[in-house]
Amino acid sequence: MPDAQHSKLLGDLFAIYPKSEEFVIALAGNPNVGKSTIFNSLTGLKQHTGNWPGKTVDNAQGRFVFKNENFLLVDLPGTYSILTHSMEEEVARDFLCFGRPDVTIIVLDATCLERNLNLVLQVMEITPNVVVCINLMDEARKKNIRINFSSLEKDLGVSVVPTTARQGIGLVLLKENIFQVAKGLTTPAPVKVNYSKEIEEAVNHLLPKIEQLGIGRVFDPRWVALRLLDGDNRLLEKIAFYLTSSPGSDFLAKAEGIAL
Ligand SMILES: Nc1nc2c(ncn2[C@@H]2O[C@H](COP(=O)(O)OP(=O)(O)OP(=O)(O)O)[C@@H](O)[C@H]2O)c(=O)[nH]1
Ligand SMILES: [Mg+2]
Repeated sequence: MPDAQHSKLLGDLFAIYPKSEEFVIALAGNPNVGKSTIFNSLTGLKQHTGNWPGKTVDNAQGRFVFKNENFLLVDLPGTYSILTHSMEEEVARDFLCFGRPDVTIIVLDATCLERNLNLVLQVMEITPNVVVCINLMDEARKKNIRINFSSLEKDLGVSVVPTTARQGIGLVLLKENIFQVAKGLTTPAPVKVNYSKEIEEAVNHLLPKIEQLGIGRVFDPRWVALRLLDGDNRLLEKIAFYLTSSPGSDFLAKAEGIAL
């Protein structure tokens, strides 16, 4: 649940306005997998739509209550990758990285899991608090595609929920899983991608320095190391901005003298 400072940041950067005692839930996934259908089913008429600040990309936020807990659901634009190529992808990426939602639901198309799982691995590097939702199960059934959910859960290390959102099937189970992760009743243990020896060595070289900077309180240190290796300057500048602009930050003082 965001504290007052984080809530202010969500308002300033993303025009997302959680009330007190409200969990923030992000809805991510490839384009056209049924995110907005799920969003509409869960939030009904309790929605507000506008634009992401400074962007011509739609921003939809809506509310629901489950087991006496309040949730603010944010419908993100469709994205294939966290390594962004479009304005939509940048909005989704920035919200997942800097909005730091309590839970991120990643919606997948059951008929093309392989392509969709790439995003799951990328998001799980940012945050462990993930629930995977496999939607369009009716289409998969028509195509005789069978999915072994328990094996997929074991492989990914997070909960996997089947849904047919257009018919409202599976949405209570989805809410139960969101509730479990938000309340800390389930602790997801996402599998991490192992990269080539060279990359892993470079990550291990960077990790102690990143930890010295105290970044681990805000971002996953391994994720920061991988982004440093990517060398995406736009993202690195945003990470630095985020770290230096939070009140009371001693990031710059710590950064003095540490050569990456
Ligand atoms: N057959 C079937 N169709 C679905 C299901 N869920 C959503 N759809 C349909 O899939 C299409 C895309 O759904 P959206 O909810 O707009 O998908 P989205 O992920 O929000 O799409 P973008 O915002 O463009 O990325 C719509 O025509 C939905 O009616 C489902 O479970 N089964
Ligand atoms: Mg949508």
